[in-house]
Amino acid sequence: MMKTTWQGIIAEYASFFGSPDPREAVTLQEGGTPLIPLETVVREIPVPVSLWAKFEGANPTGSFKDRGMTLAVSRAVKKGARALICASTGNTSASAAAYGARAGLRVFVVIPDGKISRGKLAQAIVHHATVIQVEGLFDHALRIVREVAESYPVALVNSVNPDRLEGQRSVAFEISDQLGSAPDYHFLPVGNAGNITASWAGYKAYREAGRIGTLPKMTGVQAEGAAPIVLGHVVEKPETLASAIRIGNPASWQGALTAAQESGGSILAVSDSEILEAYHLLASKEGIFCEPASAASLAGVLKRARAGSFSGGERIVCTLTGHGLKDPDTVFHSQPPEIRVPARKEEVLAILGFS
Ligand code: AN7
Repeated sequence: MMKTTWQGIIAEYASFFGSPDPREAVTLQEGGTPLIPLETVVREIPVPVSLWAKFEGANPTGSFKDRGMTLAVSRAVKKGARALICASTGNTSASAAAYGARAGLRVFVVIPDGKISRGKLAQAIVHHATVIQVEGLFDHALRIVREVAESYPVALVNSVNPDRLEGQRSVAFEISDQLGSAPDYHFLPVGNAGNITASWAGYKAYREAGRIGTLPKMTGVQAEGAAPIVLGHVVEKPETLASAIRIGNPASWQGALTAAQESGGSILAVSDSEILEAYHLLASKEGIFCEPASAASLAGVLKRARAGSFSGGERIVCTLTGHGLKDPDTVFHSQPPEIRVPARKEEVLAILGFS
């Protein structure tokens, strides 16, 4: 019997999307990502809980952005768009570039100068997007593209475009299907706050459709140097090694607050060193390579666990939003000393400890 392959979120969850017809979708068969049990890392938590990672790095362009991009680009094409524009800390631009290329559209990406990781920049270039680096922050870039798209015929595919968030709801559908119910807690990194807003909307839509009975506590995690929602004010000069979430004035700020409040969850901040601890734990103990911003979700779980927030028995999911290969520089900044020897077996055996 032929095994049916995953068709992408628009086809797989067609009843949750009014349009487009799945046959007309611009898709790279995004979604259907693994929900991986973290059986080693869970031992860091002092009480017995269950912990999973939703590995969004397994999407076609290596991040969760593809879920929203398939819907946004499909609908833009239906409306006759010829060009796309976005501001980005890197992943949105990579995804827009790929889906735009697939749809035969021109793509313009506006990014903070020198502040996006090399892998993401490579993606925008290889898909032939026009890359415009602005001497400023993501927040400035977003303001510019919003104004441009208001007055000129280019479709805005940032998450201020509601089609993006509608598509990103699908991660909640998948997690619910994979677990057989909603988890008790869903942790995820927060930058522009679109993903937490969309994930919460997804769980609510799934409950309304009778597919799940309970909802998770949504817990958003910001980087300490870029934590406007936690601080309650705009951060003029956001700083964190997690460049994807280096955002000082999130577009979906209110959505994040609503998700946390309605669900009984919260928004917290973690330091860059806590992010790196989680990043290295995932890579070295679980075989999962995610980008630094993604590891903020696990860092948030560990921080809450150490503060005694869990009583035991909870089922916890953290979204790992993007693939580690996007940002190899973070690895090289912390690599062990190089080993270089003459090309002789004896030299290698000595290093193995067999001499
Ligand atoms: C890996 O690509 O904002 O809170 O322009 O790339 O929905 O913004 C990326 C954000 C988390 C935060 N993890 O999600 C962009 C961009 C990764 C990310 C976030 C981003 P939101």
